[in-house]
Amino acid sequence: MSNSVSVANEGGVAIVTIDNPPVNALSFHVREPLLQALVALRDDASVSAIVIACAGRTFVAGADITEFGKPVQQPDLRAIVATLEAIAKPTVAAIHGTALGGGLELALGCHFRVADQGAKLGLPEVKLGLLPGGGGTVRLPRLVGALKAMRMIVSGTPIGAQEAHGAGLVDAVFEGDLTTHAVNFAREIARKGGPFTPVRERDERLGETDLAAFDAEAADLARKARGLEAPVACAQAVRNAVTLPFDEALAAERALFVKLVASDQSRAQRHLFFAEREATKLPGKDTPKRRISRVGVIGAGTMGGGIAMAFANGGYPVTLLETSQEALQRGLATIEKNYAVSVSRGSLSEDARQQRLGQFKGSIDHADLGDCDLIIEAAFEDMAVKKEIFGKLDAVAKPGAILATNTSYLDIDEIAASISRPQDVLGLHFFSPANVMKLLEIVRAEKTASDALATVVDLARRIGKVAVVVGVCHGFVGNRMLAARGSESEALLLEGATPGQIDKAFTDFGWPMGPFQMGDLAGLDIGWRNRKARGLTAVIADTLCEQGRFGQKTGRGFYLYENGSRTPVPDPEVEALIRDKAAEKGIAPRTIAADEIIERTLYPLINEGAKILEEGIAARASDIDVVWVNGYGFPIGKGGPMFWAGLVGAGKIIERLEYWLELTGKDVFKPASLLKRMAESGSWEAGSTA
Ligand code: 3H9
Repeated sequence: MSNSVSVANEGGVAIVTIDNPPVNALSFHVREPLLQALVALRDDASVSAIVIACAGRTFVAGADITEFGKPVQQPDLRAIVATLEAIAKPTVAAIHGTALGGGLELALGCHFRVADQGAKLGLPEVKLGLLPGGGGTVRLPRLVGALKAMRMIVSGTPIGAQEAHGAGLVDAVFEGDLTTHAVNFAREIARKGGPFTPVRERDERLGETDLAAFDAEAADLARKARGLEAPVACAQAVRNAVTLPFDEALAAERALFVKLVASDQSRAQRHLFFAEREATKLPGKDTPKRRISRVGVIGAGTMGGGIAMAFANGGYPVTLLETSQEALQRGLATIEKNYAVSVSRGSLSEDARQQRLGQFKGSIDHADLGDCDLIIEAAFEDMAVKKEIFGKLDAVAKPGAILATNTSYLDIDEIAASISRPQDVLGLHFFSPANVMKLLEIVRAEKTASDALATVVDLARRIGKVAVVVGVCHGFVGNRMLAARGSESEALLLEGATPGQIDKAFTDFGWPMGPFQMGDLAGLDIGWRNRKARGLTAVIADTLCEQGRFGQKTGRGFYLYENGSRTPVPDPEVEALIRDKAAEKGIAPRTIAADEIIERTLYPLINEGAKILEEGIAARASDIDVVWVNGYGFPIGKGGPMFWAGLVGAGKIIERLEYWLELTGKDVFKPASLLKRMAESGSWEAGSTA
């Protein structure tokens, strides 16, 4: 037939095999021969049943995302599903790996779905700012009920084969050779005879829908969507499946899909999908990797404990080192407590808890790190402390062991230069809590060997992190840009904005929280300590810290947190303090608009990103987006700061930066030359590879 679709006949059961590596996406070169094959088999009297299966590691993982935004080449997925659904002989989808998006929609066009026991099924389009556009919103509720369908489609989270079986999405789950099982299943069904009811005609579960409960849950989901259009459209489309006739609901789904696929939000989310994958690509992809069998972590505090858990969760044995038995026991007890909480919440099984705890070995002797292939220090942020630790590691670590620091801003070149094996040194900048946060900045120092770098990039994927390789500078990509974002926060307060007003401008923009809420959550003392170490001041934040107001952990920071609550309540005392400090400086308060807040915080952030790119600290603008979305909560619907800058227009950003530069004379507003080039060419030009 074609390279992408082949047909075999096993005693009257046709097997249509899709073979489009790596994930069998429904590209045009698959759709065309697939439709031809289905039409031919429909009309072939020697065929009694049809099985659709896939070669390689997975069933169809969806439409081909690279085709979005381009004119659709017919036949489209809907035409294929319509043809499939109209076939009178039994059709069976044989699902292994993942049946996602258009892949599951193709399977929903079949009369039956059988799955390998390890298979996963889902409609993750929402994560690309879309809704299922091949009939998924209209067919899935007919099998699993409207409420479950909405939850699956709005979350985009796939379910396992057994759950799918229980829910009515899958008809049988098999172990072993799936195609053989599927062929036997199809033959048996064909032998029993029809008629075979297509999913579109299976309306019985729709009748169960409690629309009031559905609407209440949909309203809650819409609220949580924080301005994202896709989750709302997903819920609406599933509702249509209940309230409208099939074809009308299908047409409504199409209209919503067409609107979303052209939206900036979906473009932004598709950009992030590819950006995350691109970020892990290093020059010289055949670089050999070092073997990592055991990981050592120095420091069992919040950060070290979280890092150790991240590796244990990823299946790696961990040696956890502390300076005293007491500190070690405290760290291990926290880890045990964290796992116990996961079990009580139902997110971890008791078996998995035991298995993970079994990965830990505690020690207070550096010599015990001698069998580790990767050692990460998560000790105090102090150059002298770090150098001392690296000196000890130099003495005890085995040859070729990778020696990493979790520093947030210290000069890793200086640390590397202090020992005899700088080629083995790099930075692994985890974000707290390290067992939860996805982002990992991998810092390549001047002398880091490429195989050491390739090893940790691969390792990051294995422990479920989104990795970005960055170069050495103060704060690397994320914290350096954060400093640029924060530099005007105090000024805005002194000029008349309140913490609440600034935070609201951020949450209205789509951030999960604003800078003051974030400071209170992280602990204001951290920034205070950093400022003091660098001889910097921030009049309001410093005064709050002097008063013992460190944020949530002390019940008071920029906001009040009463009785252990995590909800920030505006504090008149803080507002009075701000007014007093402004008066001392002779600043008369004025009304500050949300637009100004965004301009004075996010435009310097983008400007700093441009400088980072120019200096080669980041290899690609999209890497910076990955950092900000995964580590700092930049709204996914805006694609990260550099993508968003493209939407706003670099020309406009420069104009406003220059306006504020003129008014304030502050360096953060001085436009980077790369930003100017971006305004001329319309694209970010990467600096040298980080
Ligand atoms: C959809 O279906 C819309 C329909 O409802 C309506 C249509 C009308 N297309 O992630 P990996 C590439 S929307 C094109 O590293 P893994 C990926 O870029 C779609 N390319 O592998 C990468 O390329 P490279 C709904 C795709 O094993 C390579 O494949 N479906 C697609 O870690 C390997 O990917 C989804 O959203 C695609 N659909 O994970 C599922 N998918 O090597 C999206 C992957 O050049 N995909 N690529 O960097 C995934 O979630 C994961 O790729 C998957 C495998 C779990 C399948």
